[in-house]
Order: sequence, then C-alpha cells, then structure tokens
Amino acid sequence: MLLRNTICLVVLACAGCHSGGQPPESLAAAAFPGREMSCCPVPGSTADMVFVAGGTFMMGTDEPESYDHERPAHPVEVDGFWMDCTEVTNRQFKAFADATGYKTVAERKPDWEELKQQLPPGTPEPAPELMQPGSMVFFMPAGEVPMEQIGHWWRWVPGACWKSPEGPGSGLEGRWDHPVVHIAWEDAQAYASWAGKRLPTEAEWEFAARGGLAGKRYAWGNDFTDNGRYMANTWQGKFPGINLRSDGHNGTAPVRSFAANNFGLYDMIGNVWEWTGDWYDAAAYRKSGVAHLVKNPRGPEQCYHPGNNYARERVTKGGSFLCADNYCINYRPSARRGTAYDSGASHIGFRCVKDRTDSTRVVASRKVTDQP
Ligand SMILES: [Ca+2]
Ligand SMILES: [Ca+2]
Repeated sequence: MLLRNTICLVVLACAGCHSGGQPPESLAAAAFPGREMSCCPVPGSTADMVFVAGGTFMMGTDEPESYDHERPAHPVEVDGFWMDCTEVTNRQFKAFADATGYKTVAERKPDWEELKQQLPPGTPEPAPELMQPGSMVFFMPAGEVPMEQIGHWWRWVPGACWKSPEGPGSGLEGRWDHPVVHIAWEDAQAYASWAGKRLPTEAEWEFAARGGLAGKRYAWGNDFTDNGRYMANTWQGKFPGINLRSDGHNGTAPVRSFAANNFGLYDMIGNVWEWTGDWYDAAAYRKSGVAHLVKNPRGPEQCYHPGNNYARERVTKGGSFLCADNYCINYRPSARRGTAYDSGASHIGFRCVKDRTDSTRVVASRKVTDQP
C-alpha cells in the first residue's frame, strides 16, 4: 500500500528523479463527439452528472480469480443518487482551487505528528530536509525489477502535486481533461463539499460501476475487450517495465476516451483509482451479518488492514492505468483497495455523488430513461 509516511522514511532517497512519459493529447472530443463537458463545475449543480436509480445487487464476488477481500458476494441495497459522469478533471479541480485557494495535502509540508500516527511507536522522525511537500510518482523502470519492492517504480518526488504531476517542471498542458491526480482523501472531501456533493460509499460506487449487469466480471460484461476494442484504460504488457499501450494510452487518458457503461458513467474502471467515503476493512465481507440484505451500508467503523495495526486507509475502487494482468487485477467492479487517507499518487483521483432531493425526482426518472 502506498503511504505518505512510508515515503518519507523509505523512498525519499529517490527525490529528483526524472519525469515519466507524458500522456497523449486530449482525445475525448474525437472519441465521443457531442459529449462535451461543462467548462467549470457549478457548486450545487447536477450538470455532468447522471441519476443512478437505486436497487439491490450482489456486492463483491465469488469468482476464484479475485482477491480475498472481495469475497464473498453479498446482497446490498442502495437508494438512488446522482453521480459525476466522469472522474473529476484537472480543469474542474483548478476551478475549485482558484475559487477557494485550497492547498492539497501534497502541497503542504508533512506534519510529523500526523505521520507518526500511522507508524509503530519509536519510529524516528525523518530529517527536516526530507519533510517537504510532495507526492508519489510512477516511473517506468528499464527492464525487469523485483516485484516485491515498489520503490523500483514509485518514487517520492518533492514538489509533485496535482498541477505538477511529475514534479517541478511538469504541468497540465494537454491534460486539462485528464483526471486530476495526487489527490488525498481529504482533498477529495474538500472538493466535494465545495461542489455541494459528497464522496460515494463503496456500495454506491460498485452499484454504479456494474451498470445494472448482474454478476459480470467487468463493468461491460465478462470479456475484457469487446471484439478487440478496449473498454478501459489499463496496462497492457508486463508491468512495470513493458507498457504496450494497446489501449492507446501510456498514462492517464482524457475522461470519456472509452465507452460509458450502461448508466452513462465513464472510466469507472481504469484510468485512475477513485476514493470512496468508506474506511477499508479487509475482512468486512466475511463478518457475520453480510449474508443478509444490508441497505445503504456506509462501511466499517474503523480501518482493518491485516499486518498493519496503524493503517488508516479508505477504500479506493476501479483500478487505474497501472493495473495489469500480471500484477494488479483490479479493473473490475468488485475490486477494492485500502489507501492511506493522506496519500495521493500518480494514479489516484475521484468523482462525486449527490443525494437525490424531491425536486430532482422528475428529472431523475427522465435521465434514467435516457440511458443508452
Ligand atoms: Ca493504458
Ligand atoms: Ca476510474
């Protein structure tokens, strides 16, 4: 798991590394003409959102080719809600930052008092020169590297943040319609609050990602591609040293570059991981009571990560452009991960939801009818 505190203690030696490849120019308009997004988010608005009618579904999976913490499948019911059609983009996040002056976690000097709460007692404080604002940046290694050591492809880069995704000297030119990255949980919460929205629960997110398809492995069916057409931005080739880019994208892709699911939601799978509001509990699905229908679950009361009593992780969903079939098979609706609440990275973003109000019900039913 990526931890901002681990970075400070272990990975900081890699500061000053070179930038990775630049993602391609925007392809969204070419891929889906007529699906232009609003220029800027309007707080309180449901523009660029779709209404996801609630329902009952099987959350998680019983598939053997899944990770333990996704099993077993269990019945869950969620009420209807509005959801952003896309991951929050750099353009949208800039509007928020400009309007509020908000500084993300990656832009702030790390606070040792906070960091040590996620570390065993007695862990020494890093040298002051190491405690600089920054974030975790992915770099593709040259050739084979030991898969047990993420430091071969993740590096803590001082100065890396949402507007400098690879660190000082990098920017957002050509990436305004890409998902914003290097977003920690509280950054996502702050944006959502400003926009009059909130983060989805894990159950809401998974219900939405499935697009009404029951028991399917992917958000679009059981086959990874649709007659050879890629359905999400993931990693093809042997991670982390070989990226074949068969889906057309080396890094993040402009939102809407791939087909929407049945609910009109783009990039629920792949592109960037998405924060949910829930604490992460690796054993949540195996606890008593989940076999019975649970309505609108909001996750556990606290985090549980086996082997790490100090973890403070929230659930992220959907996988990212770094998920490959040899390493991280997380490009599936049931896939889940615990991510340290104070840690952004090159592949972590978010989208928001909004509760239904009485005044939106008529619009909502029309929206649902309009779904492809
Ligand atoms: Ca890709
Ligand atoms: Ca995504």
